[in-house]
Amino acid sequence: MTTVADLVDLFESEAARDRPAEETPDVGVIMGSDSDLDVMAGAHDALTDLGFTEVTDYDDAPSGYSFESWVVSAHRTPDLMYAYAETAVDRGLDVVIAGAGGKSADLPNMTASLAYPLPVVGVPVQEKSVDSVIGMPTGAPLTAVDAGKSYNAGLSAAQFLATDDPELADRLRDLHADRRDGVAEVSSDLHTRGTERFRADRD
Ligand code: RP5
Repeated sequence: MTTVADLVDLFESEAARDRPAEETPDVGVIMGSDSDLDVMAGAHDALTDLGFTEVTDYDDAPSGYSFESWVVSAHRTPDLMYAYAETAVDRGLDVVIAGAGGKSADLPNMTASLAYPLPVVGVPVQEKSVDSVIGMPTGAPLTAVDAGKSYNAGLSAAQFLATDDPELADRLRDLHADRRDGVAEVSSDLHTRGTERFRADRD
């Protein structure tokens, strides 16, 4: 059985290994509970749409951009949250996406404070989490997306990386163009089929 202490040790030993940048994940995706995963899966989808690969074994690094996923609970495993955030830079992460639900969704802003100045993109997993995620006092900011908009969090994380990489910026532009083309396609489809047929075919 894996314990919290095992994970703390893993993050600390990875930080001490000083692996070259191409062998470490670029983006960390963390969430307060696996019950957040259905909402947080948007970050995975955006990153994979952009060609990122998920790292599931630190000793088997994929080529190109990559990300990792973990459950880190601010209220049940504060020691794990500290270890994750405090080792994030040394483990090679460039951006962290942090999502949590509940009225007191502390994981994103605590991670932003502990990992500062690493950029953190906060995802309020529920509508009632918005205030606690965006309400960071002056000094250790985080970027936040709207409730449930984890796909945007994935895009934001890639935007941070793309400031330094024209090829990734092109991938972001292409994805944007695809979504634009999608509107033209559905618009034409609705118009030519008519509302009744369009709705029946869609359902
Ligand atoms: C938060 O409490 C988590 O982010 C989750 O949204 C919520 C409920 O957690 P579980 O009871 O599913 O573990 O910390």
